Amino acid sequence: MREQVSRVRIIDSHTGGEPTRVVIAGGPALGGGPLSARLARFREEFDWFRSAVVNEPRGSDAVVGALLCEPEDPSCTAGVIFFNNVGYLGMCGHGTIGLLVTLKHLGRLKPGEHQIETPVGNVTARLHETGEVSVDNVESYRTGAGIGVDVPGHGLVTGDVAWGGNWFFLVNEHGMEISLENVERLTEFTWQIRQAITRAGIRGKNGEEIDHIELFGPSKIPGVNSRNFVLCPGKSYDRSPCGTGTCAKMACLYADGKLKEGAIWRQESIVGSVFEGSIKIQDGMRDGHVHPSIKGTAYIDAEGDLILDENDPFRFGITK
Ligand code: PYC
Repeated sequence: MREQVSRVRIIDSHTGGEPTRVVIAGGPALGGGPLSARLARFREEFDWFRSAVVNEPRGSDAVVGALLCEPEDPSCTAGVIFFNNVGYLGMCGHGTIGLLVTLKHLGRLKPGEHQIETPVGNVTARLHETGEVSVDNVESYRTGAGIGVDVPGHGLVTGDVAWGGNWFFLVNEHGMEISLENVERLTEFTWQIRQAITRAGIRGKNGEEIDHIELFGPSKIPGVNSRNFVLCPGKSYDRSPCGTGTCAKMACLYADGKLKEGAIWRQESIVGSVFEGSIKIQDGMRDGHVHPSIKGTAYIDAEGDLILDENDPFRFGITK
């Protein structure tokens, strides 16, 4: 199969600076069934495709890939599997915003509400007349508060563990400046935190690895609540405020009594882009769980074919 793929049709966009590359044709045939099962097949049999699409030389550590899939649920407009330089994402907020703007660009979707199938459940996304996109994400919640870990060279670091479609360790107190000039130090620090929490056996609800680390600091933009730095699983940082990370943050704020249903939380990224978030509490939800939404904007910045030349030794990407 690998040798037969020579062209992959893609559309690139960025959401608040974070790239999304949607594969619209030429992707692997994953069959039908739930997206979680198709993701398992993607991982086991077609991981070379993931690497070919997002890794260097034609991608970069920051690119998030989105394989457009036929949804199993007929009420959904599209199905999607997100992936990055090292693996797969359950959900991706900036990527869902990029996906809607891509589908609009293709003429496949009009302003209004759309169900999108993901491996971790359906999400509702809304394309506004303004071009902005809102995403009602999966139920989010905190599973651990004020957990201390010993981080070599930094001492005790305390954070919360929360689910927002991916697993996050969220740190408010860290003494670091959240600025682009400081990205290398922030990356090294959060990478150390990630290794420390893994060593300490701190995991998600069902034993999942906590593979996103999020630091918070003040924003200088009037009306914006906070600025963040988010370390993604493959050691790149999120240029956007991170949709799933903002949802995890709002779940923690709600659990601490600092965010009420319907109030707006504005989260700035390290590059200065902003997502607007809020939460809903619905009947029958477990105590402390929230239904979060985020709103942001994406722009199409390229479209074309990836070419996998059989003579190119790096056509399947450079892997570490
Ligand atoms: O926006 O949810 C997000 C996200 C996850 C990883 C990169 N962006």
